Amino acid sequence: MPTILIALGANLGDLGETLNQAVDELASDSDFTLLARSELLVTKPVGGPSGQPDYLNSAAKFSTSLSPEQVHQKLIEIEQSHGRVRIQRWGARKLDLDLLLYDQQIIKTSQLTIPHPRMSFRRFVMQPAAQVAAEMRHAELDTTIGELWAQLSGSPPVVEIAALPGPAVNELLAATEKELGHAKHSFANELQPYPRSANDLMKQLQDLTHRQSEHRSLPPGSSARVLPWWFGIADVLAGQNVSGSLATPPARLTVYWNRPEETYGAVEEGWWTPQQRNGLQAKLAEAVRQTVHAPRLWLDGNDLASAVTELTAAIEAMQDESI
Ligand code: PH2
Ligand code: MG
Ligand code: MG
Repeated sequence: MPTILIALGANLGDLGETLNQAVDELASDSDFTLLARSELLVTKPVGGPSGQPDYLNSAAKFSTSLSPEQVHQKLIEIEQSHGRVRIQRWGARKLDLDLLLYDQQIIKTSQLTIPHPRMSFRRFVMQPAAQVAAEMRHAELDTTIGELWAQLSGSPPVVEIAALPGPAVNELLAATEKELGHAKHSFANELQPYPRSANDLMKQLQDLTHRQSEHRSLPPGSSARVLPWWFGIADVLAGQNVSGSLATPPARLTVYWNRPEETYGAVEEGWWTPQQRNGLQAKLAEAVRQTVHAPRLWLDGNDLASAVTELTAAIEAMQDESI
């Protein structure tokens, strides 16, 4: 029978009682067999409106005779029976049940995305998940839950942005910096002013690549650093396999951003035709898939505002302070 991993969360009502009841309800259902349940963890709210109460989070592993869609439906029914109402994304809730993994299946439908697209960098998900399912594989990242948790909890809080360069990437960094507050975060993007030709761009990127490890050290007083994935970007633009990542461990979080058409302007026109740019984008995606088997946020076509929201919440979720 397939093994499934479920994340539980609540921040309204009797939190412990609700989470325990939800696991018990599934465990007593003949379609599910409980294999393991984690501790209950108190966590700081990530994303959504400010002033929300703290969350209680946990994870549970079951075997099931149901299909992914049937499990998903069952989880929605249990959420609703506990009075869950959906008003606002990432808003306060009585019970949230997320299907994280269904064996090693990769599912992308309008209803369901498995593995859960934001699980890998959320401490409030991965800490309890690693307690019950360290051996389970994350098929998309081609690694295990235990390994992901080791990276999330053990590597320095560096975030790298894998996107084609350009002013929009600066805007993303600046807007995210503003959202998070300048004091504790450090943002590095030295690609300014922008070179006129693709050749000059390559030279600058190669220089920045050599300084990637220097960029990765945290400046005094900062609790996280955000910078472009220079070595990967440089290799992709040069038509090479990504080599820097072999020597360098992955960042705590790598963010892939396939930015939409409207974020390209005059600067990029001097570098690439739209066709070349699309080709490079596809190679960048492939390079990230091939080399980053670590916590990853995948932004495909998100506009600037949405990318800022996702990136801000992801950085909050990967930081120690969220627990
Ligand atoms: N769930 C969210 C958004 N933010 N923050 C914490 N600490 N715990 C959660 O379960 C949680 C969250 C969306 O489902
Ligand atoms: Mg959730
Ligand atoms: Mg949910």
